[in-house]
Amino acid sequence: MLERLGNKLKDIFNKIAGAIFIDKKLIDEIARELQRTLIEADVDTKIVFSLTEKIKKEAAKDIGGIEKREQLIKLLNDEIIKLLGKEKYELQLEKKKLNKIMFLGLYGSGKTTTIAKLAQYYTKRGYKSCMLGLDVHRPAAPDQLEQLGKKISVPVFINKQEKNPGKIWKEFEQKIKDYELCFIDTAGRDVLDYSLIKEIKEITDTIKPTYIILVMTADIGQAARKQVEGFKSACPVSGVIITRMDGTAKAGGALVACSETSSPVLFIGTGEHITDIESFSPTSFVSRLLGMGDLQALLEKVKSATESKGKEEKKSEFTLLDFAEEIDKMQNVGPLNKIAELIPGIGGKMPPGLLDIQQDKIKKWRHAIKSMTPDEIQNPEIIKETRITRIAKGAGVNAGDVKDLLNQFKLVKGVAGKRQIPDMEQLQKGNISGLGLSQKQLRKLAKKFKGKMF
Ligand SMILES: Nc1nc2c(ncn2[C@@H]2O[C@H](COP(=O)(O)OP(=O)(O)OP(=O)(O)O)[C@@H](O)[C@H]2O)c(=O)[nH]1
Ligand SMILES: [Mg+2]
Repeated sequence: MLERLGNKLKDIFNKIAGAIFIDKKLIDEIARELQRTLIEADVDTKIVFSLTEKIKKEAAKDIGGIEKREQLIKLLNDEIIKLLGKEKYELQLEKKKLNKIMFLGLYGSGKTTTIAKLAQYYTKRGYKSCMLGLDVHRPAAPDQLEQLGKKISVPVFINKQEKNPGKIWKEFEQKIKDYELCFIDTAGRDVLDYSLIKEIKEITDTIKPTYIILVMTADIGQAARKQVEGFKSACPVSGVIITRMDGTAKAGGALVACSETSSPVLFIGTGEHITDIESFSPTSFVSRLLGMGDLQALLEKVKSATESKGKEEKKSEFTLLDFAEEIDKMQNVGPLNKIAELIPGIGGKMPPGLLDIQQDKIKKWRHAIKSMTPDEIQNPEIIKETRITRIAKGAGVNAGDVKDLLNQFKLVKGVAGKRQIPDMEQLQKGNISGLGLSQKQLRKLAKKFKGKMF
């Protein structure tokens, strides 16, 4: 089901939104999860791997902090949209003129139902519409169309005896000229075989449709590619409608396959009811799938927090004050569970784990810094063991937390000032301090400390 795909993608976005540091490990993890999710949605593995490679490559540029997170969320969002075709296509329909729209597709793909859905959709939008039944093979087809027409109060042209579609067209041609839209139903087949191609070609030559639309069910997944290519080789297909989006995990694969074959998805069918049809836009489809109506708000929040604090030039000397400011900046973005709250459906329920520990740690560090004297903040080197205990007491934290803070600061400052490259022992200390930074990350972060950290 689409809901499952949406939930999985939401988890991935949530992971990025919640991470304090966007490092290689996280990016690899995100890429792996995205692969699993898309393959489960039946997206062609080649496409999946080339997408995740691209994301890894883009995300690896300039490993940093908050802008990175924003960048990664945007990147992922944009790439998924691109995968689905990026642009929104619409049928260009002229008013006060007959537009003939013919529907093709295999058996049971949803042609007849979709025609009725669209006839109602466009009637509501002010188009004078009618339906023409040219499915001369299935005996019940004209009745089905007739009943649907009654239901939506749209005129239906059928001839239950005639077995030649061309003749049926000729019979009603003059009457149909009074309409702006004529939705033409055709017969399905088990497979796209010679007889179906022949029939399609004959009808096309006689009627000269304004648009030919292929109807496919979402559950064919990536096989949509082969089907659309087959139909396109028989006649000029203007666009595609994917039905039964409501009942399959493979919908993603079908949509991507259409995009890959440059076959615009015009509408999607989302249920059996006559109103269960939606015009398709990759952008709004993805934001709805993610349930991230507020993705923009999330990005804005991250952005403003970064910009407001990051603009002024800093001196090259890095003090505990700078460190405090960076921690502050981090807090400006969050509380991280507030960010998650912006994502509907998650409602502030952040997954427990490392993230909470990190945030907790930062909180303690902020308290510790507040308990220091201005001198100590400027020159943390003067802080001796006895002061550590008192600072900790004053801040309501453990002495170990204050030590972690000082170690982390010393380590980063050392690298930032290029006075010393931390050795493994120091780095390991840095690691247990709760941020979990690798040596490479620390160096990169430290470099940034000279200007701004995140
Ligand atoms: N759940 C769901 N069912 C759909 C959707 N679109 C069509 N159906 C159902 O699919 C079945 C087949 O639909 P039809 O419109 O008769 O399909 P068709 O392509 O005209 O079939 P043939 O004329 O036999 O080739 C019907 O039971 C429809 O109610 C959809 O978007 N979602
Ligand atoms: Mg039909």
